[in-house]
Amino acid sequence: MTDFTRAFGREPDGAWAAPGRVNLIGEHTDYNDGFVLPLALDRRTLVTAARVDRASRTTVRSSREADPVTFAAATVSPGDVEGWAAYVAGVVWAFREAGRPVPDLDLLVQGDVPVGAGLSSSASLECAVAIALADLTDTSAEPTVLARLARRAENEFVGAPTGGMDQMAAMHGAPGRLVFLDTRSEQVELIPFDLAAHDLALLVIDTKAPHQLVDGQYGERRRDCADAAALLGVPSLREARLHAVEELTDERLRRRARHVVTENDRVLEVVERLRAGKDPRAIGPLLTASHESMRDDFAITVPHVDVAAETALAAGAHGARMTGGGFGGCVIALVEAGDTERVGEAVAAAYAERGWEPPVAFTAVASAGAGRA
Ligand code: GAF
Repeated sequence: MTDFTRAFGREPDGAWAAPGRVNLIGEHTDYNDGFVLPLALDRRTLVTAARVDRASRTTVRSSREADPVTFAAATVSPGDVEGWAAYVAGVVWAFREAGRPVPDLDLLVQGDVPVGAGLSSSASLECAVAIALADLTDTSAEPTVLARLARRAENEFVGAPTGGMDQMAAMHGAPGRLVFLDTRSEQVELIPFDLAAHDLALLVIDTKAPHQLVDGQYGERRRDCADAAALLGVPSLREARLHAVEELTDERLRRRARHVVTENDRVLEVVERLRAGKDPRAIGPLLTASHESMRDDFAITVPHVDVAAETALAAGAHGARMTGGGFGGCVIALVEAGDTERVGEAVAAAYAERGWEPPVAFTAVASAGAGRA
């Protein structure tokens, strides 16, 4: 008997999955019309679902939650559903708002994307639901269209003021590829990223420092960026030039804008080096510079992530940086393939010395985007 059958006492119509992501570089640039370079993880959220033809309620269960949540697909609106199920209800709502059919469903959520670690578990759930709904209703499953609907759920239903990187990574990810996204044009280019061929690995260190997007700090950074762009007289920080930024008299806004402008340059530089087929070790210093910029100018790192990045570098990583929204979450380190354990252990030892909860380290492999499971 499958988990779905046990949960709902019937057979499912299908199963769909979407991945979490790590961002290689390009942080807090997505809502500034800039560039990002994430990869889809091999950790996925799985959604198994069946249409409910004669009832008027959707029932959502999660393997991580004791109780189901129910709502009516035909009427559910922002504010009606909160917590984990809001990511499901939000996508249903966004589909309805876009004029697409929204049947009621029995829906089971499972998966292995760590929650609250800055690996976009929420975007992976949204995108898994989006692809399930598109498939079940035989409507467009074009990845960028679904990513937009998933982001609308996050912004307007859940109320997290994010950019669109995570949903685009979950929809467009591909094995052995980075998703190079111009967030202004929504143009995607898949960049080969075969670290194993160079005896390298991308180590992800979950610092276990809690990470939250709905709290105020993320929104504050967004507002600072908008204010800096307004002072500079440009539509977004994408258009800002460094020399003009350096002349801003408000120190906080100057630092925030400097991070975004230099981070966009670093993304383009990384893409250029990888496109040219250079040894990926050459991108290490750019990753580290990105971390320093997030620490010193954007002020979104915390001691747990700084210690993880510094320790990984001291243990021989070619580059290390926090990935994701910030204030906790994960650090990535570019390391020799044979060094993953040693670097992970060095970070664990540094945490133990400080009496911190042990971090969890794993290797990221660029994997497929959302699809039928
Ligand atoms: C979070 C957001 F959801 C993204 O849109 C992006 O802004 C990221 O933080 C920072 O780069 O993951």
